[in-house]
Amino acid sequence: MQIKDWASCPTQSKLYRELAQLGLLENIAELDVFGYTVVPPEKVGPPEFHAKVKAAVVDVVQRRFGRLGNDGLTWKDRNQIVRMILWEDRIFEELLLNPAGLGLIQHLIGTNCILSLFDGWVKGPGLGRTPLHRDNWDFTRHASPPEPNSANFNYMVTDYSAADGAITFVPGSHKWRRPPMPAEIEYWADRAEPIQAPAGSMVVWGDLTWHASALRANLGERLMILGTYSRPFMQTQGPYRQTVTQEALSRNPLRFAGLMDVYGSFPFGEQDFDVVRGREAAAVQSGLVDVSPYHSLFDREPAGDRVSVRPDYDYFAFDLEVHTANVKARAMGGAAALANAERQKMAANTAAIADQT
Ligand SMILES: O=C(O)CCC(=O)C(=O)O
Repeated sequence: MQIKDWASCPTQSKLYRELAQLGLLENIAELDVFGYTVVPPEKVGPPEFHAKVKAAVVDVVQRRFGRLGNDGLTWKDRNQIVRMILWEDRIFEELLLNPAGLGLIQHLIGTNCILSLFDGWVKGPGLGRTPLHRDNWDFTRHASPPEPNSANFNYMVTDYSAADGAITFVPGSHKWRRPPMPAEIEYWADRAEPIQAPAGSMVVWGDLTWHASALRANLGERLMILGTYSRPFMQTQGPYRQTVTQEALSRNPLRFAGLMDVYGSFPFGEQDFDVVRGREAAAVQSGLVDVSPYHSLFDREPAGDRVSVRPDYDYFAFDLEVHTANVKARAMGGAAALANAERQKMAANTAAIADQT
């Protein structure tokens, strides 16, 4: 059938066409039926890309934890998450925006999702393993909604097989909509399905799918990069909004600023919604998926000065004039008018300060 820009699902139809272009429609089916899918290296990137990612992650691990020895036993019995590696090498920014990974994740949790976590992972032979769990951390409800709130990719820096200590999955478990019980954690430890895939592959899943990892029998290290993205109303696990720089925002495409959540409205201070910033945000990201602009997975045009880091708000500041202008402008209909009123006020303030000096 012809996929048009239907008003009822404007962003998802654009995304679908791009996923078709990438040859990833079967992956959508696997996500929906089994709860996880694997993308082969050639659909993730060219060999030079894979080589750069590997060099960068090995570098981070060695800088933080010391050199990897030649005997393959440096990480014996250890399973270590290497936190917040995003700013350690530019190649990680490319991985974060990888069309295959980001595209499938957006299929699961919306084209306006934000970045929650970007970590490395190193595991050695022996007893290190990850117990069965799912990544939905909402323990306030007994049953989960049918759609995931967050989604992950694991980029395999090294080959994955059972003997390599691969990630394992319980196929179909995403339909159960609950976390595993202690007896199930034990039952599935050696029964879950290991991923068998060469280095450079990416496994993608939503937060409802149960997963764990196998013990590593082979010598050497299993290396991986984990990206978690979440719906934009959620608290992120890593502080990307707080740590992203203007340079990083400017050198990346518009979608990157959305992933960094620099335009998320919350928290408000006494002054309420930042109308001026809201205007800048409109080109990048909205919390409402159907009105959020769609950014092509292939867009690499640097955003330049169209984006900016979140201002350092004084949450106790309240200006009655700005408030009144905002209310009036809202009544007149629209953010553009609001922004105009705000700008006039700022211009007047600047002129007043200039007069005094
Ligand atoms: O490979 C592993 O050890 C588990 C990975 C995992 O749990 C995750 O990425 O959420």
